[in-house]
Amino acid sequence: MRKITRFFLLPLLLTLIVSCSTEDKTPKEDETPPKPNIVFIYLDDLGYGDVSAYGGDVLNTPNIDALASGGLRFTNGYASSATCTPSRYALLTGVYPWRNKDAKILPGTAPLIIDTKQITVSKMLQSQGYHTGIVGKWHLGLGTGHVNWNERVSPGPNEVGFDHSYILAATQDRVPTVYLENGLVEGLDPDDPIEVDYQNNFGDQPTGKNNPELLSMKWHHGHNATIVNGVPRIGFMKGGEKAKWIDVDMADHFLVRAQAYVKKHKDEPFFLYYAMQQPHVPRTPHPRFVGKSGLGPRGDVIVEADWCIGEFMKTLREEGLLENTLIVLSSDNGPVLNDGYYDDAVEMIGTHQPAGPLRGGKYSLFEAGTRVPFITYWEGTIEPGVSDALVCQMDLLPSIAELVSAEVSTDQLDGKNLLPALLGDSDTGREELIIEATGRTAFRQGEWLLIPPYKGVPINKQVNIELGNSVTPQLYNLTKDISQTNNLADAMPEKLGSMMEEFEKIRGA
Ligand code: NG6
Ligand code: CA
Repeated sequence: MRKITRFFLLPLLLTLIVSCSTEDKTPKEDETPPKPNIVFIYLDDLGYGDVSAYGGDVLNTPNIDALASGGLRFTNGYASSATCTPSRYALLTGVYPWRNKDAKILPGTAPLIIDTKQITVSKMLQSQGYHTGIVGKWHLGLGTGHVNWNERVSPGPNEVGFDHSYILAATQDRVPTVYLENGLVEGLDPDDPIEVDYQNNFGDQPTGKNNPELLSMKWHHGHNATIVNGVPRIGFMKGGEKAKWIDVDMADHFLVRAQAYVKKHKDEPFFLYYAMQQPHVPRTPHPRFVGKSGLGPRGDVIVEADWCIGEFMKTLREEGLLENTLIVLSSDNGPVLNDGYYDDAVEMIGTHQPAGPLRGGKYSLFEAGTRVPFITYWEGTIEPGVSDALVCQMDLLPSIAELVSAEVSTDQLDGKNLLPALLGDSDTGREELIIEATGRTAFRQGEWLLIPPYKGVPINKQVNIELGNSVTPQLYNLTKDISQTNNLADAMPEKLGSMMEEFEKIRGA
């Protein structure tokens, strides 16, 4: 493995200059610079066009924009999948999610889908002496199949390399609606145990379906089971009253913990995975953000998330960590407006384009499903700029391994070491990438995107998103036709044939 010398150079030079000016002219051996901290800021369902730095001019995201303008903004940065669980799986393991049959949207009762023997970003960094933490959304399953929420829930984040974990188990719209700290439900009253079931209600507890009069947010599709804080959820839950989260406080709640984590571990190398819940449904901005975007709750929670990022950055700055911290900001999948609640996301969208110029959205094989905001930021090390290199979140594991000089066996990984591209030292990214959306896959190679034939419906009418399905193959030139309006499959049979072959080779491997 190539040794990265870049972040050692400046401190070494400084050491030399300082040493030259003193009596003792020998550089001190113990002055090796500290290992860089690593922070992932990961949003949930934030679209390519939801960030003003990516060209939107309706919704303002000044704090994300500051990362983009002070760091490297990728125009071809991808999540591995158009939904959450598979993208998060690939982010942490460096493996294509379609290799794991369980990497699909999980219920809150699903078992952990990462093998505890598998390498993860967090384990790799632990092996290099890092303290590792996750704050926010998990959604990679917990336990082995029969979770008892009243005992320590394991295996989970702690068993795949996180020394500290403070999470919501699945999604904000799924039960259990409680936080877990290192596997234990926070604030649980032992006299009021929690039970969770995704099939059956507990007696005649109120539900979204039967008790619309109790709802503060109405459901559009799905989301008609147990009601918590007036919001009907997916799945049934009983008990745990004192432990239930307050939706409007969730952003502050995670922010405070992310900040506390940084403050606590600032004197050792740390990795923080700050997995924010916005703008996934239910969109529940804190009252101080209500109405701030003019786009309804979806816009308001993006403004809220942006504010949180600004506050989090302030903490890193105040603690003097920004010159020694690599920050990667991205999103787990593309945007959706109506994802199951009536929350005015559709009605108030106006001219805002959550996907920017891209076609499709969450759940889609078209570009908006997986091409997302992707920014790397490191003060003094990454020069501000824009990169068109093709990069995927799956590449972070091997790239960061190189950065911290960890020996990782790359045989089992689909992620590629793209550290020079991620730091802006090179414009060369991946040559090809397979993207996934609800079990279907498509193939990007260079500027081309191939979507093989799929029989499913072309549009998911409930969410009103084009899924990319067509009974004939689709071939797009993404450089000339970023909005995928011109299918060249018929016009370019040779290109289609060669890409299909390459695609099948990787899929079959
Ligand atoms: C879907 C939910 C959707 C959202 C999604 C997961 C219904 C009808 N829809 O099944 O609301 O929760 O799962 O989103 O239940 S993700 O970003 O975590 O993948
Ligand atoms: Ca998501």
